[in-house]
Amino acid sequence: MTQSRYATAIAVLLVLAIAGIRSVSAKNKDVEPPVIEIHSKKFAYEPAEITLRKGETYKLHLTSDDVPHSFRIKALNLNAKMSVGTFDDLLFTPEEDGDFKVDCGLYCGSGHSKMGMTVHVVDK
Ligand SMILES: [Cu+2]
Repeated sequence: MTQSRYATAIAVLLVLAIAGIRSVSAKNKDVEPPVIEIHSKKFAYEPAEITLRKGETYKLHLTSDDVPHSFRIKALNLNAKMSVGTFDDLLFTPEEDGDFKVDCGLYCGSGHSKMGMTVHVVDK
């Protein structure tokens, strides 16, 4: 009788331990990066500026409203396409603070060189 009580107690502890591990991993999975939607259109980005926290991961949800553009930050060696009619997701974790200029890395017409936005990265 005592032995079966032991077995029951151990089984209960195991179930609790497994449930605990599951809830921790479920929590981690639930932490989705914040999504920031960015549109490009001749010859601007919308929004024109965003503020991100250093060290945090964001999902940049990129699209174009007219012709193909790109989201380029030369200082970070980053250049992501912005396609018409579809979204491309760019996971982005800024590692240094400061203001970063975004420009278009894909020739899109007469105002191409005027396209720009600013990514402000702040230290928490
Ligand atoms: Cu362009």
